[in-house]
Amino acid sequence: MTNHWIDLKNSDCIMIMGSNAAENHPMSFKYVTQAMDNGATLINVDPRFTRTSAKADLFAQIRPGTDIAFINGLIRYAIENGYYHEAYVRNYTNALCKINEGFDFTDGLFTGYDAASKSYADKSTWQYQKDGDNNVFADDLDDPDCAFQLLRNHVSRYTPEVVSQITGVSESRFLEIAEAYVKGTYQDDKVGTIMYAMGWTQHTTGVQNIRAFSILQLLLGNMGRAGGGVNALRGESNVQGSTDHGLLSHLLPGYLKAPAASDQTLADYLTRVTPANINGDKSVNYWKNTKKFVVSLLKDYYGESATAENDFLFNNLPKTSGDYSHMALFKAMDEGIIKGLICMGQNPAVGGPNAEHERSALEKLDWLIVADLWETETAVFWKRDGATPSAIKTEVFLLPAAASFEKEGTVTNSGRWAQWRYQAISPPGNAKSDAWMLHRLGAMLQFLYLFKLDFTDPFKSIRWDHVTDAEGGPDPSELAKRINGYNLTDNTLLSSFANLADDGTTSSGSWIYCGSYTENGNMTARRDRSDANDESGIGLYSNWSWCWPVNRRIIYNRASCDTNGDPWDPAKKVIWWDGSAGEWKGGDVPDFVKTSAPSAGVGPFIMRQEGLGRLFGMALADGPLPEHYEPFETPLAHNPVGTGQLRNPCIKIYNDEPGSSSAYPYVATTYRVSEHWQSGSMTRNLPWLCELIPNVFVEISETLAEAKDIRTGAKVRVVSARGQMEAYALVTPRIQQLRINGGTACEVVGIIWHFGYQGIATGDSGNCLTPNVGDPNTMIPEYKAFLVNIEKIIF
Ligand SMILES: Nc1nc2c(c(=O)[nH]1)N[C@H]1C(S)=C(S)[C@@H](COP(=O)(O)OP(=O)(O)OC[C@H]3O[C@@H](n4cnc5c(=O)[nH]c(N)nc54)[C@H](O)[C@@H]3O)O[C@H]1N2
Ligand SMILES: Nc1nc2c(c(=O)[nH]1)N[C@H]1C(S)=C(S)[C@@H](COP(=O)(O)OP(=O)(O)OC[C@H]3O[C@@H](n4cnc5c(=O)[nH]c(N)nc54)[C@H](O)[C@@H]3O)O[C@H]1N2
Ligand SMILES: [Mo]
Repeated sequence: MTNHWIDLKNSDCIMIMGSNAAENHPMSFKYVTQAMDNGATLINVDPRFTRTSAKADLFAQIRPGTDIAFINGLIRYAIENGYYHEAYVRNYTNALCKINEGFDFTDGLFTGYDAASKSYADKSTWQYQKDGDNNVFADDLDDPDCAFQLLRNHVSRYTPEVVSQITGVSESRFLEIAEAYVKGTYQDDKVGTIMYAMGWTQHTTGVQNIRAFSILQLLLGNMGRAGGGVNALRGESNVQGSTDHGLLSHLLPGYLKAPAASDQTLADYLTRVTPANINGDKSVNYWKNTKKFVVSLLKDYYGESATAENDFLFNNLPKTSGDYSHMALFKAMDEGIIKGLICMGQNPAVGGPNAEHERSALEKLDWLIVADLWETETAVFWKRDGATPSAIKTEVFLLPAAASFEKEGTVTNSGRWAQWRYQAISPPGNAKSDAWMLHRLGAMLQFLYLFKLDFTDPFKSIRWDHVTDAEGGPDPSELAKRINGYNLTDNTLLSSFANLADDGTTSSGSWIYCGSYTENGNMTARRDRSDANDESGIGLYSNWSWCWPVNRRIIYNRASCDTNGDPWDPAKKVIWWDGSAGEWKGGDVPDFVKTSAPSAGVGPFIMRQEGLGRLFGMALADGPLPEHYEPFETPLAHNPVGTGQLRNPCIKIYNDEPGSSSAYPYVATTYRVSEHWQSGSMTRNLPWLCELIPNVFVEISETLAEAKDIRTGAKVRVVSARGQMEAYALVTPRIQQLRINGGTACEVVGIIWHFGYQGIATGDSGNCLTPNVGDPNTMIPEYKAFLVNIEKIIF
């Protein structure tokens, strides 16, 4: 989230699109409800009518995988009607920046596409026009080369009629929503926000869904303000913390890029990852601090062994040369390239795309370690129907893990708040915390490498000298202090990443957490609800726990004020410039140097080199502007937006062929229910939750039920090009037949994926059906739009 949970209460118009917040993030609704009590409008766009929809003022049922068309339609509506925040757009976005004259978009492709590699190999035409080091700015928004006009031109095709043809949402409903979200907030100078989750991300166009809405938020002047922002509702408890701390394969802690095989030295790495200044002397280019962050990280990893002379042991870091995302790893297991897997707190035999493919890939492993609370489907993949245990050579180790309340440490929520939790009870039996397991494993490996093997350096030099707690695992407070970081000259805890140095005199396990555990104590354990500086009562709660970066609760908060530093909305002040004091004041930590006067002209989007929010982007794999492409599997033979590109031209296909719409005529999507959690290990082992939802079900419309002669409670078989599942039918008006593409009927089948062959309640996972294809930026699987057929099982 750029903002945070409590801030939702400040919104005037809340769009929930691509999430079912009422059921999957119920606490969020406390603040959504508060906003509505204050007069906010709630809009929900989903392929099904959910409990979120039931609370909404406006609901639209959308065909899965078509959100970009809808949002591009909203962008077009904002621009063509002049409902955009002009001062914000001119000063805080790259609207006026001129883009390279060679840039073009023809027949569904942007310039620079390379068909052989299915990628935009050459992005040179997506860059700013330059005069020396400086960007070239247009005199006005009507310059044909400026980002604003390129965006306007690009979205001009997304008329309400075209939006309706693609999405199945009627023109009138689309316009009602456009009026409420765009015109309504524009005219009354109100603030709108977006709450999204997996309904947007799990697509081959997942990242561009979010990008499209970010563009809309910039146009409406909603970024940086109370009640605004772009808000991702994160899923698993502490999934935010896990990505913060580098659990993604392409990142080091603190969202630093992972070293690549081509980086021979730290200098090579820094040159590759640090963007060039793109606006001459005025360039903010925050990333020029990268060396401080990386050297401090290496000092945390390697301690005194890391010196300037040995490049701080940069070359001990693992380096990447390919795709290490979930589907790529399972492909490598299937091909026998990866021989062993440590599966810690994950159950891919149920949750992975094309789950049967993942289960059979596990059969190829030499060894598998599962650390879990339960004996999961993954741990007993060799017992599943259709497997031949005697033919499977994989040696499986099951390690009992301690649950969250049986250990101590921080959990970071979606709003970036790291909150310390205490241990409630000791783990049962031999169960141990994951940290205990990893600490032992690391110590054993270090021991082996130290004495038994030749390849000693990388392992010998790792600082694996954890202080241990009563249970023999690493002491959580010591880990938290290491993550925060030290001034190594006097061994004091640092108070901010502003104090990090690039000469080896500081350490920090994650620069964005610098300030979370200081000489003043454990900031994440703070539980003080008073907040004297929050003059408008927007609920910043700056003394409650700690939030990265530097306890800043609303990111890009400079944009909450006009160019003079006065809040756009004096009733919901975040920060403001106090000319007499010569500094920024307010409840939140300003997003740049506190004494930097508005006249200095620093752009509010400090993580971009030019300091501007990008209407036209340069960073994504699949284009600088969002474009509607059909999902990998689609009922349509042509892209209704009229280009020759049916699917995302950069789509990641791992090992599946698309099923045809004649064999699989219905659009399927998958989702969660309140009563179960994910792969179900944590809920299908609890009798009281199994009683609430004991069986797998699929939801279909009344029209499809009639056509297929299926009644509620009938046993059905759902089939895709990958496999099949059995379920009970639930016939419901909550899903309606859609009309798309000139009147073609489109039926949507709704499927849950919480079930498997272990536990008290068992059944087939929706992932028996899902494809092994993904978004080209994140490689997230397309769980939310694919094709199926459905038949009644006749006994
Ligand atoms: N009770 C419960 N709560 C959970 C979880 C759980 O398993 N159980 N899981 C947690 C986790 S890890 C996560 S990531 C979150 C996920 O939270 P959500 O993203 O809210 O979860 P889903 O139910 O998968 O999908 C949300 C909605 O997206 C809709 N949808 C499907 N396709 C599309 C589409 O193309 N466009 C649009 N606009 N909507 C679409 C679905 O109909 C569904 O209502 O929930 C977390 N909370
Ligand atoms: N079709 C379809 N598939 C999906 C999705 C979808 O929307 N549709 N959503 C995807 C999403 S967003 C997610 S997050 C994944 C989730 O996929 P998984 O992460 O595989 O699902 P979980 O059931 O949450 O698995 C977590 C496991 O960790 C165990 N566990 C809990 N606490 C601890 C602990 O402290 N230590 C250890 N070692 N283990 C612990 C639990 O018992 C459980 O078995 O599924 C994905 N799969
Ligand atoms: Mo998730």
